[in-house]
Amino acid sequence: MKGTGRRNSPQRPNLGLPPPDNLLDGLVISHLGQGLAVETPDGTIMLCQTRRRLGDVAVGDRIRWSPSDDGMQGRVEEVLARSSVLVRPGYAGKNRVVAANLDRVFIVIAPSPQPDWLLVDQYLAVCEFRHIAAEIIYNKIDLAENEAQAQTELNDFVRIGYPVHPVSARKDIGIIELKQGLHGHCSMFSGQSGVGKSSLTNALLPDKNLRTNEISERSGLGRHTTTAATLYHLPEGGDLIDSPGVAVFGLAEIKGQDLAWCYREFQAHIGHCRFNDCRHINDKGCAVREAVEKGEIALARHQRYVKLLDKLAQPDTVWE
Ligand SMILES: Nc1nc2c(ncn2[C@@H]2O[C@H](COP(=O)(O)OP(=O)(O)OP(=O)(O)O)[C@@H](O)[C@H]2O)c(=O)[nH]1
Ligand SMILES: [Mg+2]
Ligand SMILES: [Zn+2]
Repeated sequence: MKGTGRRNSPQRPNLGLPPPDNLLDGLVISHLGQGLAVETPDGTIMLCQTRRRLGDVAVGDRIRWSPSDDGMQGRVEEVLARSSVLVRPGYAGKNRVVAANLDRVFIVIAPSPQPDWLLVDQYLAVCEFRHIAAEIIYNKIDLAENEAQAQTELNDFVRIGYPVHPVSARKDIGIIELKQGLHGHCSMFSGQSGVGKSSLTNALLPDKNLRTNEISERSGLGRHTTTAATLYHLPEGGDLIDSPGVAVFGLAEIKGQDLAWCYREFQAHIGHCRFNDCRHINDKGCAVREAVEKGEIALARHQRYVKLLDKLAQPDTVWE
């Protein structure tokens, strides 16, 4: 009996969820204290609450959401599969997702405040671990004089395949080249406070302030500050996330035995160590250590590896 199938089909069980076809697409563009700022496909920005069972929802997440009865707010119902996550230690021993679906992290450093190379290494290690590309931006080159030490470190990074972009947000140096590198990717600016992440974001997005105000207005959240990571669309295509400065990033989910692999220039040597459980410090027959002695691996990088390994070995290490 054709045509009666629909009438006889069993009722969809009520799981307390709206039917899937009522859900709307959204992109999380900021995570604020009051909720998530979610951008809809037509560019509207909605304030959405999330559900506990969904776990962390972060900037860059693609979600599906349903509007509240008065249409003023929304609720996240589903987080779509992520291509990547950037995770860091949060409060009470829990890790938290900082951003999702990133394909590139730019670690911003500057002559002032002085670069914290241990922080740079933490970002690079986490990106290696998460398979997210990492590049370095050396901002404020208008202030760089007698920066031989920084230059040596930067050359070491270039040698192991991390691109370094010397720029000045203030003097508009290297911004066009940087813009080309951002095209078509989802990138994040990260690093210490005061290195110029927001200034660079401003230089790359002429209408950034306009958009920031729009987020505040539409979501009723008041003036937006740099305390929350925020995603912007680049005029030429691609997205850029400006994030708040950090002093420490941490090594969420990286175990001591994984850390050497997260130092990318160690990878080719690890397999040649005499012992499987080599810690690559002063171990007998350590191929990594040998490479350091031959100058194939930068001594400074190895020293910082030892420092981070030591931190991982202490059960009470607080990364915050
Ligand atoms: N000389 C010089 N100063 C700059 C440059 N870029 C940014 N600054 C200055 O550095 C200071 C910090 O810049 P921000 O862009 O707020 O730094 P940020 O990294 O976003 O800092 P947080 O949001 O705290 O993480 C400001 O006073 C900027 O004017 C630059 O290229 N050259
Ligand atoms: Mg900022
Ligand atoms: Zn070794």
